[in-house]
Amino acid sequence: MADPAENRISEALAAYDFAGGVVGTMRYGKGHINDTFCVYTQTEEGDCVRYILQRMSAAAFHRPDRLMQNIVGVTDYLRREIAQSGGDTARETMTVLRTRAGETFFTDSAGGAWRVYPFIEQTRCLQTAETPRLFYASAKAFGRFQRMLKDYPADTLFETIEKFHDTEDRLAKFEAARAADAMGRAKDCAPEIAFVKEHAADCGVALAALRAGKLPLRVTHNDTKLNNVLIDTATGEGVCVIDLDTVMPGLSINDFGDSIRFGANHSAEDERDLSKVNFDLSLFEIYTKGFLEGAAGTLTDAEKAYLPWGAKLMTLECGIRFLTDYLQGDTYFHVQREGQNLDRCRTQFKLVRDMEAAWDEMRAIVAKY
Ligand code: ADP
Ligand code: GN1
Ligand code: MG
Repeated sequence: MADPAENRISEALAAYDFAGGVVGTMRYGKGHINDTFCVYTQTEEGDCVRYILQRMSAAAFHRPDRLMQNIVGVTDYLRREIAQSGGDTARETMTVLRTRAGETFFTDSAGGAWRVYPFIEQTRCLQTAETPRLFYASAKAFGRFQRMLKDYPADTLFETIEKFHDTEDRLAKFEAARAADAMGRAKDCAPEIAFVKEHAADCGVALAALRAGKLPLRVTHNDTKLNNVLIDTATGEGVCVIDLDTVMPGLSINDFGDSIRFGANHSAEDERDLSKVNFDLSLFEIYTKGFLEGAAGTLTDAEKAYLPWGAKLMTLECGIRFLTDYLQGDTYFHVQREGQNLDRCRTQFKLVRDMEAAWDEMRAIVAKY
């Protein structure tokens, strides 16, 4: 949406009844998709109560009503599961704050769709795996998330983004963007285009296993990067899995793989110095351990055997998506500078090469757990 979110934020704020008066708002977090703000309110007693206010991306999500129905369904379900196991329902899952009109989201006068969540306090959101221990904590949280949703009725979930992790379809969309070359940028990325061509056959591996009935369709998160889990400041444990926009039927190996893509290295996703971008096998190992512990026996042997493929395919697919968006003029992923999506694509392809070089070790590690 061309309209900057700031233009309508006061409309959105007016739609909600917060715990106190709004004293300020600021852009918040490092997400690539939604416009996220932190809202500071002050109660009559003088306490500060914070909220997360988001305008959902219109480029990514075409049906905010369906998206919010998914999120309410999933968070209500998780709340019941957490209550049953004696957990803290206000911290271990998100809660959708209703508008004054009792709706799960608010539509502004320009058509933008907004939602509010109470801010989950005393937590940290990491942009890189600062320590193996923290990465392990994130793995357990994502594994547990999958386990908690293992009996969730998948047929009640809308597909919020069609063919989201259909890597073959991502390849086809890339091909179309390359052929159209709307921005005249294809000339700047010949090596990356060649890399995609070289990997075209890989794109079908997980889907073929799904079609053959080797891999089951589950309810998955589908966007399991490290900054989509909140870590308890005091204990260092994963408290709450956030960013539930893409909870849909999917493959467990993709949830595993997307975390590896983002977290099993020591560099930023848009690092320009590729000598700093290296896949870290020890982080791969610790994540494997944590994810399988969190999932606690819910994964089949075939799913375990395909975990390295999950890592490689999510990394390859994400690189293809960044490259596609670069070719199309950066209309999907937020960018702060020109060329950022191409830089992001390059880090992903470097990581794919590293994984290919470490393939036998990756398989051996998975076999250990
Ligand atoms: P995007 O889809 O753009 O990534 P997210 O839903 O992941 O948007 O939110 C962006 C960031 O906002 C997160 O990475 C996290 O830092 C912060 N955030 C989101 N929800 C909460 C919450 N309920 N409590 C605290 N921080 C949150
Ligand atoms: C986006 O929303 P965010 O920033 O957590 C994207 C993911 C990508 C990721 C790459 C809905 O995640 O699929 O893997 O960027 N989310 C959506 O960093 O497209
Ligand atoms: Mg996010």
